[in-house]
Amino acid sequence: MPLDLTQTVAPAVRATSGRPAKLSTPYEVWQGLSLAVVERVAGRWERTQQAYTAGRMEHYFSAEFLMGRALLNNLSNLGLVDEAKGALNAFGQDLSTVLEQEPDAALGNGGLGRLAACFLDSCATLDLPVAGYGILYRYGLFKQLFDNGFQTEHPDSWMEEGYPFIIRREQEQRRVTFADMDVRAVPYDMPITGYGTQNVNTLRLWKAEPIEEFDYDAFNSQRFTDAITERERVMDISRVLYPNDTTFEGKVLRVRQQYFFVSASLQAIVDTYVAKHGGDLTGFAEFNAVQLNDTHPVLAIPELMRLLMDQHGLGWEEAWTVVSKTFAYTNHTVLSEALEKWEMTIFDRLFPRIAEIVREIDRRFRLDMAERGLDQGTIEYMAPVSGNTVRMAWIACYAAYSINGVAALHTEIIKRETLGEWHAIWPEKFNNKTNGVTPRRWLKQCNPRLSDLLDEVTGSDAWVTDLSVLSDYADKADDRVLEKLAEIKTANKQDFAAWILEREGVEIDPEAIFDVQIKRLHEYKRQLLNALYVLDLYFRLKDDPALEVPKRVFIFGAKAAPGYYRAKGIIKLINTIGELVNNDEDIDGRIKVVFVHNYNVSPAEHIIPAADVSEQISTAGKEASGTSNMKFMMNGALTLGTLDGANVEILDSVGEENAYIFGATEDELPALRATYSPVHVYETVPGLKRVLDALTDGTLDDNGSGWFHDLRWSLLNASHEPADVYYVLGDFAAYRETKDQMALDYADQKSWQKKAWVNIAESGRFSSDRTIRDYADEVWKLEATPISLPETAGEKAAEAAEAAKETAKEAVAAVGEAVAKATGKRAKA
Ligand code: 26W
Repeated sequence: MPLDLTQTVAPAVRATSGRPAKLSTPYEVWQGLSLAVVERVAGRWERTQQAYTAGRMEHYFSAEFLMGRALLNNLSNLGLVDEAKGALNAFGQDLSTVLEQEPDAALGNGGLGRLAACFLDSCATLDLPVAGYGILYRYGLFKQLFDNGFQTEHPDSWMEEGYPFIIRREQEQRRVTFADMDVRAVPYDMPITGYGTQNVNTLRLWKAEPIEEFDYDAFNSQRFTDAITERERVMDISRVLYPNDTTFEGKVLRVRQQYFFVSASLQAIVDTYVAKHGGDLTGFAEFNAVQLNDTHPVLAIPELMRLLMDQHGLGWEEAWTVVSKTFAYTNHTVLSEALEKWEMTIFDRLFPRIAEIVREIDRRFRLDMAERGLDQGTIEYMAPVSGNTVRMAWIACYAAYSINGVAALHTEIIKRETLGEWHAIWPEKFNNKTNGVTPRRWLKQCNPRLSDLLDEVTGSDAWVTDLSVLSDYADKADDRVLEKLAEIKTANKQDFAAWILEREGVEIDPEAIFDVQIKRLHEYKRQLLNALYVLDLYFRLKDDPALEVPKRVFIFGAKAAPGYYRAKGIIKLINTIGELVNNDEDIDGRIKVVFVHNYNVSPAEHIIPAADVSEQISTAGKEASGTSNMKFMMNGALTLGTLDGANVEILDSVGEENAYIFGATEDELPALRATYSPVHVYETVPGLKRVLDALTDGTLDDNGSGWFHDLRWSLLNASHEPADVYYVLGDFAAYRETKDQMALDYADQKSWQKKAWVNIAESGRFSSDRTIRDYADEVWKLEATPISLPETAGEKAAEAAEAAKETAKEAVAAVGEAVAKATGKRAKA
């Protein structure tokens, strides 16, 4: 048995702080406890990796992993929460204070990055031999502050003070070659624990460093700044996460990032293959498959071609056969502005050999298609290279053996439209994998009260790893359970109100309906529609103070891409409406608006368990899936949404009477748009004129930015694009009617709680365990590989002795380090 945390934490804390655990800061305790957790899993981690590399593995390539916090997740997965509490209490520290010290690892923008994180959790929990590969960004997604209601961005230096959950693997470094620089790729591995299993999976994040520690020639010849500049140019590669989600920018640094991490990852994977199976790479795809998380890692396709041909002697055809059995591609968006297209000249400049391979893929593609009898127009449209443009999605579709969308509706749209030409030729490549979220983080950890109730109702905690068991109880909630559910929501809302008061300085009433929209700010997600509703409700109350309206709190959380001005205008608008509504004495707190700044994984864990209403109001056809919709559902919030993305499947699971659906559908929209006149809607839908005019008549002040004028204009008058492309005004009346009704229905608490219960009970389909099982069975062809526990008493004793020896060594090292620190003579690493 490994050592108890009660034995390992205090020395680890002392090693971190150089002081007794009792006198260490909560932040130092977080570091020490985290180190002790890593120490605790080290043995099984190693054993898991040995077991995995012996067989077939899946490699999940993603430019983003939005991991959030790690400590509670690991303690909870390992069943160590109480042990950790006790260990800290022994030296007078409190676990919940310590947990709040941890910075979020925000190495992602939004949905795609968080999905990757949920997938890793499920893969580990299911004992699946899967590893994640990405970039160790020094700066994660920017920190958001508000300055007079305007978003400002600030660097997120999340690991500047050290991060205990990643281990630098010096021996595993690889060299990545660009035409103008050679780069050292150093992997940092993060252990990914699963729930109730011995297996520990790996997330490997690559950091870019100069090959030479320092260019002494340049230094000695007085070109000191040149030497520094060169180093910085290399380190730029992994310096910062691009804060764009959905708009493509053809930045050279971004394509460098992409090539950097896929090249390093593939080199490591190929080397492992050679070590296990020898130098004949023709069997590579039997042991390895790669899932491409959107097109960001698609350079892996020509890079694997290069490795197979140039380093392992395969011919083109042989290499292509391997490549076309290796890669599977997931599409996450239908927005055309998001599709990655690079200039060929950039490829020529950065990696001429890759450019050459891409041209050859293109040449052969054109021949292949001509042989299949495709017309020149279609061939030109589908070709990987057209003029100076390389289309990453087309390379992916041509090379991949599997192409999937992330919700049923989304997959139908990509088959019909976005990737329609590809579907026509290779229908068998296409499949749907509806997204899911991990019930460990998004239910068990963030909502312990509800989690206890589920244990009680179902008689065990089996739901944590098989969420589908809950559906057996969908119609079995008696009055006592429903009352309990209401109490839990109220308690969560009280906690949340305290958290909001402290964090945002806004007082909210836990008795009010908490109506929440949290997601990246984008016009297609229609936060503007929500804002217009709030403003209209405000005017209705001003008109008639006696109006019977249930008390409401409208909660928003959203970051806008720094260059997306219209999105920033919407943030300013919501903050300005909040200012107006929250401080109006006539309103007297009957409606409140809260914008949670710097929305991230950890804030989501506070917000979601307290929500009554889940706003999922994208223009139909635009949201590929959505994943917060699933988190809300699991926590008993009711969906107010359009028939878009996974909302469609949520509705299918809970039934019409347990969700609030409104608005134009994806198949209705083309006909509606043909005759759509936003101005006519503005003039005829009662209330709408007043709301839109308030943007520009002085009621709301945008501090001279002109942004409110632009918003109104985008809805009514835009001329270089159709006005109101996202059908905000078209759906306004239906939205208002449904949302008003929903608020009235809330008064019947028993019936509301019944609906909430059905949502929780039917959420099993949206566990990422289900999604990952489907990928493993249908796409990856992967077997669970549970590692075995040390069996005999002898083995156990040996492991305990090993752990004890290590701890003793660590304690000695810790003392040494503490002494060195105290005397200020600490050797430079
Ligand atoms: C190149 C710029 C860029 C960056 C990120 C383009 C596109 C992206 C992502 C594909 C955007 C994204 O996160 N999409 C979201 O993926 C989620 C997980 O599948 C879905 O639930 C969301 O509906 C989808 O918007």
